[in-house]
Parts: sequence; C-alpha cells; structure tokens
Amino acid sequence: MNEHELAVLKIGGSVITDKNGELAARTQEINRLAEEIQKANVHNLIIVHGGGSFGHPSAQRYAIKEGFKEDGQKIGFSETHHVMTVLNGLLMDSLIWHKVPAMSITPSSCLITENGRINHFEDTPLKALLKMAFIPVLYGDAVLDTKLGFTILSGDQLVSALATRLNAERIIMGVDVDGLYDADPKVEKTAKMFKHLTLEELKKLHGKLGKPTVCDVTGGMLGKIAELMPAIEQKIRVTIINASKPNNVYKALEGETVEGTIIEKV
Ligand code: IP8
Repeated sequence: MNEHELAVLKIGGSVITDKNGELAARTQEINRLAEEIQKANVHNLIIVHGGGSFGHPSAQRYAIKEGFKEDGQKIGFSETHHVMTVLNGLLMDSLIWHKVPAMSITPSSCLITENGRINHFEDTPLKALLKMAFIPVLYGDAVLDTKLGFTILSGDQLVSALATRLNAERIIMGVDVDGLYDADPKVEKTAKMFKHLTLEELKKLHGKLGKPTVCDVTGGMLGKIAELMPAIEQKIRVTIINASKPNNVYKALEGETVEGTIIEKV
C-alpha cells in the first residue's frame, strides 16, 4: 500500500527538447532530471512530459488538434504519436538507467477525448501501478476523439485530470522560465514574476497573458493556466518552477522552497 500523498510532476517539452529545432532532444537535461528524481526518492509520484520539438511540429504540420478532415492527416496522427513515444523512450531510458521504477503509460491507448476534453479514461492499470509504488510516466499525445476523430491532448490537461481524479496533494510544473510572469520573460525584459497567486487572482490574469512565440499547438503558458484551474479549485497546490535550473526539481519534490510561483485556492 502506498500511504504517501500523491505528487504530479510535469516536465515541460521546452526543458527536455530544443523547441527551435525539430526532434532535438536535450539528453543532458533528461539525464540530469532523471538523477534528481532518483535522488528525491518520492514514493507516490506521477510524471507527465510535454511534446516540445517532438510532438508539436508534426501536430502543427498535419493540423491534428483541429481534428480529422482528410485521409492525408492520418499519417500525421501516426507520426505525432510515434515521435512522442520516441521522446518518452529517451526519458524512460534515463529514468530506468538511474534505477527509478518508472512505467510508461500511453495516453492514446487508455483514453479518448470529446471535443478535446478527456471523457473516457481507463485508469485501472495506472492506479494499480501507483499502489505498487511504480512511477507512471505519461505525456501529451495524439489521441482519438469521439467528435473530432482525433486531436491533441496536452500534457497539462493530463496533469490536471490525473491530479483531480487521484486526489493529488500537489502539482509541480517544471518549465523553462522561473515561474509565471505578467509577460513573456524571453521577449520582454521588464516582465514581472508572480511569487504567489490565489485562484481569483489567476482568473483575472488569465485574459492578459500573452500567446506563445514558438511552435506550441496547445497554447503555451496561457493553455497551462487554463488547464490548472480545476485542480486549484480542488485545493491542489500548484508550483511553477524552472526545471532547467539544476536541483529545482529535486528540491521541489523534497518539499523544499524553490524560487517560482505558488498558486493556491485561497
Ligand atoms: O507539450 C502536447 O503536449 P504539451 C504533445 O504538454 C503533442 O502541450 C503531441 C503535441
């Protein structure tokens, strides 16, 4: 039995891949993160990773998120899913090599969306894995959709859905900037980072945050915020941290304070 409180860790695609390239994995970063996860030795953990320069370019090229419109997209659906399994394989390789008992779960094989929202999720194996203290690893994926034929499921929607379904205690969002800013800190030098936000403050802010500047079919920081709201509503504490900075993920998993943005219901 696994009595520890559940944590869900998202590793952003921009942390483990170079979003300016295509199929450009940052293997050193993947290895560093695997080492930090191993060192933290957390017993009740789910990891979800994003698509970065693996999933997003194929998804965009074939307009997978918009749904099935013509046969030519089918190879794009297969390709998007496949490249995600390749990126997932790189992370899995590293985790297992670091002796983390990680088990990959393929989202497109266990869930279906309706108009882009998860509506059928066969999570029995995932729960059984958690019970045995395995660390399930999932990712944003190309998935079947009852209305659209297929679409893209973001890792962020998955994080929020898993955390709310499984009553997680906390969500750690590992991104490639220090936290949540009032503007894109990579573009605007004067961007200000929020240290703490309540759900109310977050809702007000939502309309004001900018759109992503690099290829991201699921909406970058803006999409992230929208997805996290139901989890925060359920009193799950969200911390947005810079996973590109060494030891931040380790410290956050250990429950230590890390520079970043904390978002809580009250
Ligand atoms: O990077 C989307 O996941 P995200 C993954 O978490 C694909 O938004 C397949 C584009």
